[in-house]
Amino acid sequence: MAEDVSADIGLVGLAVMGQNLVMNMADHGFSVAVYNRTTSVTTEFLEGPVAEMDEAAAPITGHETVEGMIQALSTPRTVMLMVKAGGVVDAVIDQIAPLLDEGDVIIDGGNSNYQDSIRRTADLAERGLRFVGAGVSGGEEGARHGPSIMPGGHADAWPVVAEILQAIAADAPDGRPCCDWVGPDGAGHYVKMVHNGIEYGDMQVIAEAYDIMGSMGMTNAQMAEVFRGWDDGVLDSYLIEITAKILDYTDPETDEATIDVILDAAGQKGTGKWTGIAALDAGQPLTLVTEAVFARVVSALVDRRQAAADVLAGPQRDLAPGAVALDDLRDALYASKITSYAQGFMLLASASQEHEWDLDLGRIASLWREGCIIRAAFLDDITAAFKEDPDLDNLLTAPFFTHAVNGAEPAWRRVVTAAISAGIPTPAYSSALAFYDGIRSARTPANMIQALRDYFGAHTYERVDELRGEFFHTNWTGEGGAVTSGSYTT
Ligand code: NBP
Repeated sequence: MAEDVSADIGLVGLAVMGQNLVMNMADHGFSVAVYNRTTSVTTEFLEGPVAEMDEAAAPITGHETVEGMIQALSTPRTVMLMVKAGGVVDAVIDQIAPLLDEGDVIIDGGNSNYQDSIRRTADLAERGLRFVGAGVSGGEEGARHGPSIMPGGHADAWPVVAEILQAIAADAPDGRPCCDWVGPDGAGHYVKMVHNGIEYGDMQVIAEAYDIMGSMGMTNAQMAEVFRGWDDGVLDSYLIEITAKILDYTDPETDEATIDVILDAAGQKGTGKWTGIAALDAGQPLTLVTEAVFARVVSALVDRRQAAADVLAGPQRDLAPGAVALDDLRDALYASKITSYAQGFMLLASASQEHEWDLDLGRIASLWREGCIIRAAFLDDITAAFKEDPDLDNLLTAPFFTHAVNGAEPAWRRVVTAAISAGIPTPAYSSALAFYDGIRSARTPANMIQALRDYFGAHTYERVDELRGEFFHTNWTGEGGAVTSGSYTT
């Protein structure tokens, strides 16, 4: 393989993300030493894509052993891992860490669970090494031309890795890199996890609009036109843009619309589920994202759906052409999306407090402005809202978003009503609207929940005519005593 140089960074894992990040680094003048477990992958990478790169790019050297790669690095050494998330990351760290010196840096750029990153930061710090858990978003294209990068971990590592990570990241329209230090230990991977959860929600709100338009008999071409129009307005975003392209795509071999031959069973790799679990653990109402995960689960139950379709009664998606106004649909999508982000930022704020991460929520929104899958113009409005009020605890109450959802609310309600009447499930629009109505309810029926809990389990309740924090119990049946429950929960 190629001769040794004093490389700026080492990278382990030459699958799709690793290869593209390496070429991106070299394009930006950083020399890279690479290693992949399967050596033939390294050889093919060097002889193929690397050989075709611009001669001005910095050198990329391949190594057959981890030791060889480490020896090729300038100090303090920085090694980035782009391997499969999970146990593989620990296995590779165990291979590399003994070869490094105090102060060297390991960056894990995979989709790792934030709890693993908390553990790895602490474990490696004990061994004198600085660990960075960096969420990288943008897929293959982003990795090659500028992803959004969310690094967190050992704070002393940031000065070492900032230059290279910010150089390869996408630039936002204001010129700032879509990469900045997010916070300690698992903060980077937590933010990436919430990003991915929000991505689940963004796709579900698009899928519901597609479903309603299809139920009104619109053709793929007509729907593509609508999405293209939306991409010019408040919904301007990468996912809306590619939805139009997907609807226009015809399979050259069969001459069929590709979207029509794709099975309606959604896959998932787990980051949406992690986000939902994190929300439940934190007691935060991340309803839209979690419904989006469940919608994928329901879609995957293909046989059970088809069996139930034969026996369960209900309207058969009988929406007349034009029954739902397209402007109403746009407003329902927009209001649901705003609600989803409001929920996502509530979760981030809660994690920031729990873990003492001091997350800058406005800056986080700006990291997603370019390079990543959820990039969208309205992230600028979120950044502006947090800049105006860094302690904002509900994005829906920021003046810009209050105005937007208040304007969209009647249309949103009309769309959900029409969908329910026609038997079209809209879990994202409906759950977001239920949250919207819940959060603006000065009074909820939770007094009944408390009464029931107290009746069957002596769980006690607070009273409207007493101070908060004082708890009361009623002997509802005349048979129970005055003993109340302290720990039993249902
Ligand atoms: P994969 O997640 O498919 O991982 C493949 C890489 O892991 C290969 O280089 C493979 O080496 C290496 N590897 C495995 Br598998 N087991 C190993 C072991 N025991 N020791 C050493 N290396 C091992 O690659 P990817 O799709 O490029 O993703 C990399 C990371 O980035 C993942 O965490 C992923 O979740 C994340 N991510 C992916 C995307 C995307 O769009 N694909 C986007 C954002 C983030 P081999 O060649 O020898 O098998």
